[in-house]
Amino acid sequence: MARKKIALIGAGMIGGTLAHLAAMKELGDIVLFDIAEGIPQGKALDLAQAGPPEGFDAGLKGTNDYADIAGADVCIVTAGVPRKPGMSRDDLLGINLKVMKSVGEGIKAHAPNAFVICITNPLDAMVWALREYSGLPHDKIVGMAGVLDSSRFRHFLAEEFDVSVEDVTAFVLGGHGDTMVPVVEYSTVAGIPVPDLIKMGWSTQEKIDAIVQRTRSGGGEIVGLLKTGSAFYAPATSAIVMAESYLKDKKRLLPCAAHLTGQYGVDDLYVGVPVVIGANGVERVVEIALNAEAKAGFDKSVAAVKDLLVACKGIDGGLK
Ligand code: A3D
Repeated sequence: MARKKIALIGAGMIGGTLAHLAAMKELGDIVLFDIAEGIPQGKALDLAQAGPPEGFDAGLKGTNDYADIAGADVCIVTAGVPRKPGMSRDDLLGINLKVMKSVGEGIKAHAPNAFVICITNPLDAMVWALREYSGLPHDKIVGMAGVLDSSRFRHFLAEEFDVSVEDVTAFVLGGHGDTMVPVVEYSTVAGIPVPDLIKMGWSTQEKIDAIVQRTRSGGGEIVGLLKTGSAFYAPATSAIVMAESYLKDKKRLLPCAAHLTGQYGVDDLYVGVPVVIGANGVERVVEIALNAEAKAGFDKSVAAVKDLLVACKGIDGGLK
């Protein structure tokens, strides 16, 4: 059986980490694309030389030519600029919208059958724009944010409860911004919902509220520490989980920015909701009941995503 092909558009901090993870997991042959000359080639060569000691077999190629992504099964897009301290994700809108135009056209011309995962911020607007520019079916393009935001929530909850992260499940829904919605009632330790754990004396409402807030500003906390860019290990790991579910038809149920057509009362917008990812792409959008507080938070988050799209359309009259 021929190896799968994974194209990474953007060979920066997340792109390089994606290539490393994909190679270590032998998900397929990897092409690193970037407009910066030498960076994708240098990273590909360095990573290829990590193969012998680790024992992975994966082709690694760095390129500045979109023709090299031809026939990719998966494209993961990180091209653009990340945040610096003091910037919100939305401050990246103008510059990264132009990047999505060139990336979308590149994918449309060379890898129109790929499953595409967008990571570039501001996420919910960029995945929408990338879909518009590439013209791919909506169920073949998703945004990565919910898996990362949920991982942050899971990490903090595991620390609070002093249990393995493996046993903590959590959902963070809505847009990938300050209005994201960590859903406490659907977060569990081995199936025991967090509200029950509070009743059992494992934590207090105040501590869980503080964890919810820390999750919402989890990306900013790392930007403040790094000072030169944003998080990359956990974002890359989260996107690889999504790629793997598609490539191996695992049908994992993951929170992703997916195209809604009426679910959750939202039409023609990409927002973070639980979806099933399998060999057909986004195979199912899962509509869960939200309590009044979570629904109000979700609606507020949707309104923030809509504002971003209005701003996008103002920048590029070409977008409908
Ligand atoms: P960085 O290390 O700067 O890498 C970005 C790469 O994109 C650089 O190598 C650039 O040369 C390249 N690039 C710029 N323009 C183009 C273009 N037109 N075509 C191809 N490549 C181009 O950033 P990073 O890897 O740390 O972050 C990448 C993106 O992910 C940023 O927009 C971040 O804000 C975003 N991000 C999103 C999340 C989410 O959870 C959604 C988390 C962390 C970062």
